Amino acid sequence: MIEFYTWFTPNGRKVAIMLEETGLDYTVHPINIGKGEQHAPEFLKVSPNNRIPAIVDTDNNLSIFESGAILLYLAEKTGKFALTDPIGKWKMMEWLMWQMGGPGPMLGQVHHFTHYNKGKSDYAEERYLNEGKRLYNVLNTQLEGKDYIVGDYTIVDMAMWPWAARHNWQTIDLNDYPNVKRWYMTMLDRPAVQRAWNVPENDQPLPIPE
Ligand SMILES: N[C@@H](CCC(=O)N[C@@H](CS)C(=O)NCC(=O)O)C(=O)O
Repeated sequence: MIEFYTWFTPNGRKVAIMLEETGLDYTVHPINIGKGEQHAPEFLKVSPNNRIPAIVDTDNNLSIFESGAILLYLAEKTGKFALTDPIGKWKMMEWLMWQMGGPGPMLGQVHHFTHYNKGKSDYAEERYLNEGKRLYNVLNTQLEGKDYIVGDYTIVDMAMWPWAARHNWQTIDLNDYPNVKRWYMTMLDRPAVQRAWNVPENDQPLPIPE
């Protein structure tokens, strides 16, 4: 059984997709980050960085924070959604690290400056949006001739998709990145992705690009 500490944000939804895709038994513990619940001492024991997502695997009493680490752990536990051949494994790792170090934090800054605090810093809005656009271009190139980011459907797609789902907040038009849009729509069709969007329960509509 997986105890899942999360909120309906891009990093939380990465793990929700994996849990829904694998069919693992899990219990959701909503951590309302708008109300500061990520700072509660009880949560800190599971996630010392005060951020969601985090899990506890009650099979072995192991707690893990950081979405990339959680995805890798669940892929190894289930033997699903990972490339395991000697080359593929490292291609997957490379693109997962790219997501964790690039689109995750950079688009997070776009959300902060362009969506939540528009007008407070033109410099920061421009800097992070330009970097965001560069990263969308990198993804668009990687997806040329491929259904999924490293070929097969893996945790890399699960890590990236919830960030691409916030294209509206980012003022990104997916039509400027046709391979990304095609991939985005393929993912959107997956029932597990649709279910994960609502974990924990929320009233946000699934973002469907124009
Ligand atoms: N690198 C971390 C980032 C986690 C993260 O930033 N989570 C956000 C929600 S998407 C959070 O918990 N924010 C709470 C806060 O900023 O206090 C991961 O990928 O798990």
